[in-house]
Amino acid sequence: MAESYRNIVILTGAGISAESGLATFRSSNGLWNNHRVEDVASVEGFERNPELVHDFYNNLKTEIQTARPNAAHLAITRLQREYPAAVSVITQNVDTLHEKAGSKEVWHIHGQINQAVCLNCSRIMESWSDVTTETACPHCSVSGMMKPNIVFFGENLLYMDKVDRLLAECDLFISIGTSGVVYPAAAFVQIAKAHGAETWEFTLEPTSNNYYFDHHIYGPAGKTFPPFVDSLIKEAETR
Ligand code: BV8
Repeated sequence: MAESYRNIVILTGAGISAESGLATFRSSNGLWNNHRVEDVASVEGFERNPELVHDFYNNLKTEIQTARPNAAHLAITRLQREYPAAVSVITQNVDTLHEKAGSKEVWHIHGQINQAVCLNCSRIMESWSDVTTETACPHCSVSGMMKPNIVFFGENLLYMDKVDRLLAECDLFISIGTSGVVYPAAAFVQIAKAHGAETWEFTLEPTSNNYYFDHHIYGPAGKTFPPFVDSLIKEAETR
């Protein structure tokens, strides 16, 4: 661990929300909440059966709404508040547990469950209520053109200009709860490392891209990440 860091980037995946009771992707043999991922999280799946996809995300909305942030989310917020550096969160998660934990600078590269995008005017509707194939866009009033603002497989990610800048400037890259299977997010550690960042991985078991990580901490992030934050803050206080 270096003496001090100036720009910290934290990439999170479904694993950080596991201790909040939300399912992860690949621990359920390729099913995503009992659905084939390609049926509910792909462009083709949405075109084939938009009602199924809307139902899937409307149900997930209800589950996510009641979920509470866990110690790992809260530790990120504490790091942002108490460590003298810029701390940004790039999340693959569509849940809003980072925001519920009080974190700022959270970039949802795979979209957000409480948003829908109008395929007619491209503007975003924020809503925790059900969105269906009948829903009218609050901006252009056209009905039936709303899509969950979720980045499906085969779609480009959101905020990639910001992500590119964050990865180029970061000197500490931390990955929490992601299996390193889904690209381009799985390549972020490689980019950060190429720019000289120290790289840490917090997960349950070795992941698909673990050779790019300098350090691996295995175990539930709610247990392993708060002590890591304690040590970073303590280090900064003794400088
Ligand atoms: C793209 C939204 C350019 C849905 C998600 C062929 C054609 C087209 C594209 C591709 C192709 N082949 C490959 C690709 C690229 C594709 C891809 O990577 N596919 C993979 C499957 C091979 N990527 C894309 O399509 C991306 N776009 O490339 O655009 C393009 C455009 C057109 C044509 C070509 C290219 C879009 C990817 C985004 C897809 N949407 N989510 C939804 O969320 O409902 S991805 C989905 O996977 C979630 O966002 C999820 O977060 C993400 C990654 O999964 P993880 O978060 O890592 O979760 P997982 O369950 O896998 O792992 C959990 C980890 O946590 C484990 O390691 C476990 O050990 C750990 N863990 C568990 N509990 C704990 C824990 N750790 C700590 N503590 C715990 N308690």
